[in-house]
Amino acid sequence: MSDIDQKALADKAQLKIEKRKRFEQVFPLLVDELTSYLESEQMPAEAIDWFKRNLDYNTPGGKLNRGLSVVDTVEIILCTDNATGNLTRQLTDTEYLKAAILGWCIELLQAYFLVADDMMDQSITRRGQPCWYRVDGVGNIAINDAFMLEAAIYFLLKKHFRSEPYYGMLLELFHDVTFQTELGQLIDLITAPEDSVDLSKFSLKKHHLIVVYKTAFYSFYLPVALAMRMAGIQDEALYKHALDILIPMGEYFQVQDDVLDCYGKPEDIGKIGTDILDNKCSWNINIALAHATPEQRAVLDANYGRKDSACEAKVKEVFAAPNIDVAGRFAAYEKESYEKLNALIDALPEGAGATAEHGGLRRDVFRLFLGKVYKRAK
Ligand code: DMA
Ligand code: MG
Ligand code: MG
Ligand code: MG
Repeated sequence: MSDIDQKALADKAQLKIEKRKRFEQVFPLLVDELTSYLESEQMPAEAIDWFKRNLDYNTPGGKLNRGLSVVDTVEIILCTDNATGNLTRQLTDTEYLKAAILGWCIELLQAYFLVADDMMDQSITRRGQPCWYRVDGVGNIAINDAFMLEAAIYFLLKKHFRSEPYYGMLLELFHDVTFQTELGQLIDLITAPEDSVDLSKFSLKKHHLIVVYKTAFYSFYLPVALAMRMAGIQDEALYKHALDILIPMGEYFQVQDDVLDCYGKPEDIGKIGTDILDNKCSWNINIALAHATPEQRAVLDANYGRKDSACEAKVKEVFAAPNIDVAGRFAAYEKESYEKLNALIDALPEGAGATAEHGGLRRDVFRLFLGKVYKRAK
């Protein structure tokens, strides 16, 4: 690599760090607004401290891909000149703050889902620390804490967006994707009963349904759709265009999550995989089932979903067998998905819906989002 290339790469990395820092600086302001509300309601100091601890423990500390994507998308749409395709200005401070608040609202939604997900999946760690329900003194109070993380979203939306013409659209988006995510979680959970392992109930078709609903809508469609609403895009056809790219992108992301559950290092992914123990209809097991010999199938039947680390190891051995090779098949899947997603992005009419105020829906929105997750190790 040339010195110039290296310099460009270093500048890009530095810009990413600064973007993240600026976004992170908004969160304490929102915590203050939320805790001030509790104070104004004369809540006891212990309750205010608890809520603050809940917010701080569960909301920041992740990759922030979803939240940062709202800001990036608003910037691309509002600041691109459609004639040249260049960014011609920066977001104003007011625009930035609004986009960042929407971003944090998605991070709160994510926190809400994860607190509950870790209880239901009986997970041990999240983002390199004990899952919230496993923290001393928390336990089942985590159920109410999850609800309060969700309530924080609507408090902040009301406080900052109530007078905007698109306020109703923001509420509708959050409500719709929350319901979709809960449907996905329902199918994920009932396809993985703790007491009866029946691998014949799994299929890649079932997996597709689970991951689109439990992950793709809230993690990929929501950030872009919120940003489009804020930027003033109203043409419903453009939301459909966005959905048609972001749903397959979200599916790819959850396949990565499934693969990382088995092959990721806890120090990278911040969590310890539980999918084999939990009898989950993951991408890995579906790939294994599709290629297993009758002997390998018998090993999977006897050891999958058994809450026993020796059984888990036997399943992983089958995953690694040369005729199955989950990791190798994933590498091929990853390459294919990347090409397919890029083709979908290239087919998007550039700058559709552009006006004098903004550059319309742009391919860079999707390229940037894909760039955030492609070949991720965490
Ligand atoms: C996560 O699925 C889905 C939601 C809605 C949180 P998962 O259980 O595979 O997530 P993780 O691997 O992070 O526990
Ligand atoms: Mg989980
Ligand atoms: Mg789960
Ligand atoms: Mg997972």
